[in-house]
Amino acid sequence: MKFAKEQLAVYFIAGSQNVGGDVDKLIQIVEDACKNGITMFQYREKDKSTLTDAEKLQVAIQLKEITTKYNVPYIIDDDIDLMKEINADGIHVGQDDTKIERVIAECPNKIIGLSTHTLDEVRAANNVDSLDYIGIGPIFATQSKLKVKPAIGIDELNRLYQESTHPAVAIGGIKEDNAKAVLTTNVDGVSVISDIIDSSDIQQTINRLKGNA
Ligand code: TZP
Ligand code: MG
Repeated sequence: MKFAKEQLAVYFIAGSQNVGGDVDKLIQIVEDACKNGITMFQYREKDKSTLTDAEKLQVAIQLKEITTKYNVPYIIDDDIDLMKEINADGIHVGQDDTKIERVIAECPNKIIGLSTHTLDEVRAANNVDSLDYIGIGPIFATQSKLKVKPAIGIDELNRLYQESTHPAVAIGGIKEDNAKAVLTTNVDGVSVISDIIDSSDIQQTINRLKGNA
């Protein structure tokens, strides 16, 4: 799948740990989110996840059917084997995950994303031609990730995004009521976990995350 940076507009991330282990709920929410306008999805089975590899594979396959049906690019978090096994559209890694050089070598023709937190990390990412996008964050405090780094705020997001030669998505504590402020930096999109998972009106939430309404 060819990557267009417009696809970063609303990048939803989720795994079983974000829904208290309720896999059926996860699948339902992802379908709802795809139906209502997310532009990218990442399956991230991490932190407090209790799924076995076999369970993770089954969930990943079901999520692939949904994302394919709605034509939403499907990214796997830090699991090259799973990404290959289900032929997902791409892979995302953080600074402490599988090394980006290995990801690039093993995942040709896939969408590749890397998380960044500092100016040095953004500059290092600029030297990696095959990256399709970077994540910048956390922008605000978040409960959705263990071992999370300190929040950087909107001014620092602005500085890092200005420095980046790659398209970028902002992440961490982004909600429908602060998305507009985040988007004033002209960052290409916002990435969220809890704002969509906890939403009582996913369509409205996604619209607001796009900076509308
Ligand atoms: N990486 C940096 S912050 C974060 C990840 C995966 C969690 C974002 O979750 P939320 O609920 O949108 O703050
Ligand atoms: Mg590429």
